[in-house]
Amino acid sequence: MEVTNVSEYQAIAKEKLPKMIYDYYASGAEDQWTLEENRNAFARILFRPRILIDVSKIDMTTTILGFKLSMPIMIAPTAMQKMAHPEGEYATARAASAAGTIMTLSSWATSSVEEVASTGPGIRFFQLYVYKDRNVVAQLVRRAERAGFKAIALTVDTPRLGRREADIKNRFTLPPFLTLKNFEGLDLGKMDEANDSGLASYVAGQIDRTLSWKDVKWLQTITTMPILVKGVITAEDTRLAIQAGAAGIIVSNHGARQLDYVPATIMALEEVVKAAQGRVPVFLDGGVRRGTDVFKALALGASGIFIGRPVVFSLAAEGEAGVRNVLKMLRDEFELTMALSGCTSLKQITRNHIVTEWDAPRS
Ligand code: FMN
Repeated sequence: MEVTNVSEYQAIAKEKLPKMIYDYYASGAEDQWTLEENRNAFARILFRPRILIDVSKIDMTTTILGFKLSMPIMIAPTAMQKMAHPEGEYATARAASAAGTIMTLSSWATSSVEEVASTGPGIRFFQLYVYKDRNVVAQLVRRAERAGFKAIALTVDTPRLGRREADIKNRFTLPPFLTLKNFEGLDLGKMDEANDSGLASYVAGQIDRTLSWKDVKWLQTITTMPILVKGVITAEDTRLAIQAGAAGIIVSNHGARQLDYVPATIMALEEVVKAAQGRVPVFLDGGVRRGTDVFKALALGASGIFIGRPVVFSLAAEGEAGVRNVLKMLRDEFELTMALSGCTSLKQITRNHIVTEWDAPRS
């Protein structure tokens, strides 16, 4: 059956993948309230389309950190993509390049920074988890820089792993035929079997819980790459991130996999945008599945969005072709949304093109 929207890939992935792997990709933390909310909250935003505007030409191009992109739709870091498909991160990298957009590679990728770079040209960001051993971190950042990665997305919402009950039940661990390729040769490349979640044990053993704002400054001393702080959902932390030298903010709740009962990212976005005061670009990830979602995020002040699960689900279903199709469907839907709202370029998308449930009534 023909896939006609991004969400349809989830059911296909569920059928194709072993339960342990599907559950790892799909699930959120604890009650998964935030997981549902990330999607549901988009339905609390409606359009105020403008009519009788010449929409025969639509320009979706944008510039992000100085890089020209075909559209404001980018790929978030998702770990261990070779569990979904043998080509894993290679396929994702090629699909992103072909679509003229950015792929963010996870620290916990099953392909190394060098391997992903060797797939060909492309604008790529590197997602960083900070390990207790700072030499490991410094080496990895330098390798990413040498391999041509353009920015660091520093994930700040994971001092410990959120309680993902499906992973605990399934005793989730990285299948033995795969490694976290960026750490190959070190003990850190493998994940032990555990009595609960192997990933939770790995994080508890390796990831630095003491990480603080001074480390954001430290990172800037070891790299010239701009640093995006990923996982900010409050005005307070937005101001601190900018003070610490962040080049951008990613409003993210880690796809609802960390602290449950945080708001949907689309509901936290405006607070962050206001606090940023235009000093740095603000991005969003979490629950984006439609072109209308992309438009809503931009209308609330985001400079672009990232998608997570749609990439792993489409990889599982169809490999590189699946990821290409996800990017194409979102692009086509976003273009149509712009046309039907009367916007021909991204800068024409304004707060007046939407109304949210939390807005005061218009007089
Ligand atoms: N975020 C990270 O910063 N690093 C990771 O390694 C990482 N791995 C993820 C693995 C999976 C299977 C999923 C679903 C998310 C992961 N995330 C990771 C979070 C994503 O970068 C992103 O914030 C989230 O998936 C966006 O929500 P969405 O899946 O609803 O699009």
